[in-house]
Amino acid sequence: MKEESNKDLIQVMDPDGRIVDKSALKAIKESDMLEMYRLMNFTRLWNSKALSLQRQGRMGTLASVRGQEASNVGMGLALGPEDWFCPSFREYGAMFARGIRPEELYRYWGGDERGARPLEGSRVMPVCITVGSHLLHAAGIAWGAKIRGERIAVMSSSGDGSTSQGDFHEALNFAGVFKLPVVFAIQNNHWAISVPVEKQTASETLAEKACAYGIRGARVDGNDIIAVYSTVKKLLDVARSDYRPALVELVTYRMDDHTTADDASRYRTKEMLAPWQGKDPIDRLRKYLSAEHGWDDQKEKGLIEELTAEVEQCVKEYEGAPHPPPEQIFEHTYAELPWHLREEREELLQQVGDAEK
Ligand SMILES: Cc1ncc(C[n+]2csc(CCOP(=O)(O)OP(=O)(O)O)c2C)c(N)n1
Ligand SMILES: [Mg+2]
Repeated sequence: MKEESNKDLIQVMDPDGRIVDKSALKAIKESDMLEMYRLMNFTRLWNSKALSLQRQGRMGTLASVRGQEASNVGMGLALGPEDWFCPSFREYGAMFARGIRPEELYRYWGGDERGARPLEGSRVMPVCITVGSHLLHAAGIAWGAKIRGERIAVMSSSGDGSTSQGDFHEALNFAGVFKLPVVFAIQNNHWAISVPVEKQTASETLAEKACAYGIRGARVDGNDIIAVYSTVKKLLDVARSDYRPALVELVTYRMDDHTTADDASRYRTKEMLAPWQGKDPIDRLRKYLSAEHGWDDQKEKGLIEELTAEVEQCVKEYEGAPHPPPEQIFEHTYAELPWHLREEREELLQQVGDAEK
């Protein structure tokens, strides 16, 4: 196991919730921190409920975000109201921060195409499963905005594995050459399914890859929400005002299996996981809030009860809605269905009709 690199790591709060860089706190109000804490907790509860629904056959395959809540929520809150966000598939917290309704994401992972519709006005692209492809979408949106003279920024989020895709190189190169208002965030959670990050790249850090494209790079403790929020916000501000693209590496860890279809114990030992158990992003902010902002057990209990009820309400809305018609699986790929899919569709409709008789 390679030793974790601390090279150029930006940190505001250490794993015990102690502030190591006071300057970053100036621009953050207490209410902002409470919102960060609320959203991270909501994301974790939403996620664990989804995992449990999956185990009961009430949800499809799901990618757990446990451990990455600070990277998620920090990114989402850092975006400006007019900015665009291009997520991959492990960004629930960022999407919630952007106003995406959590029951819609249950719908998406439950296999209902209607859950993939972005919320009107949210400027969030649909979930992108194809690793790395949406970095090009982000560069394209940013290019369009620049041509139109709009002062907005675009951010993509993808994993360490995406940095080995050609799309990553093309997007960063294009952004550098055309000076696009785009920030590429990489959630380095140390794994791409069973491939560890040291087999993904020979570079010491992912952030230093920015250098090759002539864009700015930053490396942040991705379990420190204040560092994530303040660094990403600064990068977005400069992208927006000066058309300067950036690559930001958020160093975090995937605490669960890759998805519910995976079993990480086949390739990851307990010893690998252990150092990250003491770096939990939610515990860290709670320790800080308790020490400096009067957070206590009673407030904690109240918040968890309130958020648990919100999650239960989401489950009700997800499961209570009428099911989509089965022929929906043929929609949204072809403007005109090819003959073999038309035949399959007819066959399915026939079966559904027979079953209903
Ligand atoms: C182009 C492409 N190749 C392969 C896959 C299968 N696949 C899904 S997730 C994944 C690993 C992604 O790892 P990473 O980018 O680090 O993101 P993480 O899952 O860790 O969030 C792979 C190989 C895919 N979805 N798209
Ligand atoms: Mg990864």
